Amino acid sequence: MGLRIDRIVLRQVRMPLVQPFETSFGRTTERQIVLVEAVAGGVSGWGEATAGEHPFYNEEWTESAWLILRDYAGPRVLGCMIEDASAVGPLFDHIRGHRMACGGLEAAAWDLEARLAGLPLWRHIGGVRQEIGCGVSLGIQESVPQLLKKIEDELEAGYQRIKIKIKPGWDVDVVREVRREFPQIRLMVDANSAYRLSDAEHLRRLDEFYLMMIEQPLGHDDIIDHAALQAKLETPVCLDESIRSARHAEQAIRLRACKIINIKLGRVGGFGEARRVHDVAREAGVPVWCGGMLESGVGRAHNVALSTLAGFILPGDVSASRRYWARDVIAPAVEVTPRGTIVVRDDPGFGYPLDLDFLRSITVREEALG
Ligand code: OSB
Ligand code: MG
Repeated sequence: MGLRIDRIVLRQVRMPLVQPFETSFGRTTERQIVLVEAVAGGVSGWGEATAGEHPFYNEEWTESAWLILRDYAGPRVLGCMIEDASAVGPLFDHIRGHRMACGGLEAAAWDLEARLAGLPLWRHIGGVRQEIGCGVSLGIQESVPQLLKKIEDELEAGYQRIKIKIKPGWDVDVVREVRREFPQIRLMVDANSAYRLSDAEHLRRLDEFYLMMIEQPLGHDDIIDHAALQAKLETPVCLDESIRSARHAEQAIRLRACKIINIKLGRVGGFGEARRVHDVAREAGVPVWCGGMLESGVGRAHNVALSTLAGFILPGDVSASRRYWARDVIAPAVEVTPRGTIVVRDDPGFGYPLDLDFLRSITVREEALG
């Protein structure tokens, strides 16, 4: 049949978080998110460039995502007759890095194709389950009691696992207190590259807390040192930042740098590469789960769809819209059941209607291509 995207609309939306989110690399109080609308034959597909506001998680940020989409990725796709959505990713192979920007457009193409076919996106990408398990990611807090209260509230809401952010000075002692209060819960930590291999002895002290995993303890681009660290730790290492492609996943698994992989749609450049990372991990028996980037409803709905693939057997960082936004750009918003799950919707595309009036009211920049 073929797919030809004849119009792309870029929008930057400003969305204040209902609670600030702090990691080892910084604190976010308000998101500036680039949304991508891809249009073919009067039907729109939507994507989200998941870059942060600063180049601190990876090299991308709101402004770079905007420019990559406007000047490189958008023009490359516009008016181009392609076989199907899986042919969009390869159009960006010549662009080094900037996978979140390109991935926003790639994901929009998948959503568009699903809508044109009248299929829910999760089925279109090959998903196999209609209910996904959810965890929460809790930022660094002002005090331990405040963290304990947050954990209690999230458990009360039903979430299946708790992830807490750590950094030097907010790690072993904090985890000890969390474990004392909640000896049974599924608990994990995420360091966002805050440590060096020379911290291995210190990180080994986490082993006594039987964590599900420690996420990205070392360099954002490192695999080799993670392999050396994993050899010294009981706690499974999970890689996030380091895995930008299926090749990285293959190498990390081969070198035993991790036992678990966090897949983020944007970080790997969209659904095509996310599925390839998933397939590599599944082949090797490595569990995966879906990470988050404080997404608006658009990116969140894509994460829900991604999480339905067979290998996503661990609860992800995909949680209810209300944890982030007073009002989301989709209505209804993403909601979580008392079982700590999201029931996937069966409407065409990502399945959540956009609230276009609200979207318009929070748009700070808009540009149409084509
Ligand atoms: O490392 O997983 C991460 C948020 C921003 C940047 C990096 C990360 C995160 C999160 C939050 O952990 C996940 C979410 O709730 O969206
Ligand atoms: Mg992470």
